[in-house]
Amino acid sequence: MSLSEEDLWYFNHTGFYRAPELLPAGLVERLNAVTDRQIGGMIEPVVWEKTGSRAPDDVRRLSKILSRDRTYVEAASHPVILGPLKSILGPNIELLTNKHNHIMVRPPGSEHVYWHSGEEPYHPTLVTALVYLEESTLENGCIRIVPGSHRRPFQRHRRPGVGFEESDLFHKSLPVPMPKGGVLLFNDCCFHGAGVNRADTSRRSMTLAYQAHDPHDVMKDDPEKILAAGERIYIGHPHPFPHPS
Ligand SMILES: O=C(O)CCC(=O)C(=O)O
Repeated sequence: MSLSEEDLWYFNHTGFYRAPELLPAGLVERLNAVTDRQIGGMIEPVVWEKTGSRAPDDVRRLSKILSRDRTYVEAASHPVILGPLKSILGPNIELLTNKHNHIMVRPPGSEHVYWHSGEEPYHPTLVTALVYLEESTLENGCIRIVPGSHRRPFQRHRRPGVGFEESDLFHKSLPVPMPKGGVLLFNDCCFHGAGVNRADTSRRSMTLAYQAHDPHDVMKDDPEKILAAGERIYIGHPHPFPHPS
């Protein structure tokens, strides 16, 4: 589903948007089944909670998911995500494999995701999609976003490295709870972070990165990018420039 003008205005001003549709329940179940196997087998690359133990319950993040199983690529290419993205990024969209490309497992007790902005405002627009395999709530530490912070005219370190609740960013942020199967899109320049998981179940979400294909790129086969929609067009000026006869 594409965005209305009003939805696009909302995304451009706040920096985030909750897609109105959910991923099909069957696809979410398959994603969870694949993820169960990845966690159970502790299949690397993994980022661990800081518990010192190495057990499935301590898996904080599964990295490099797109090459683990086709189901993850199927989800990343789903119209529920790509429909709104086409309104934001245009028809030619690439999915990055060297940015995000992970599942936040967030087991019970999982620590904060500290405040950060993934990109600088002068970078090409990068849209993050969080795809929820489980419900995300205030109790299990849902993401908080500082609305409008992608448009900052001010300088701020991308990783301020201050306490979560103690930071001034906390007081400027909004919590964004999400349903299972929901898709949250945000401009990766927005400051964001997430709370501690105080529930007794995990809070799984896929984190994916999308950009518009750059039509001035001469090298079209970047091994770190998957064409998710459209084509890799080229619009560089020819030289010598043809004169009208
Ligand atoms: O929802 C979360 O746990 C934070 C997601 C996030 O910032 C990330 O995956 O980079």
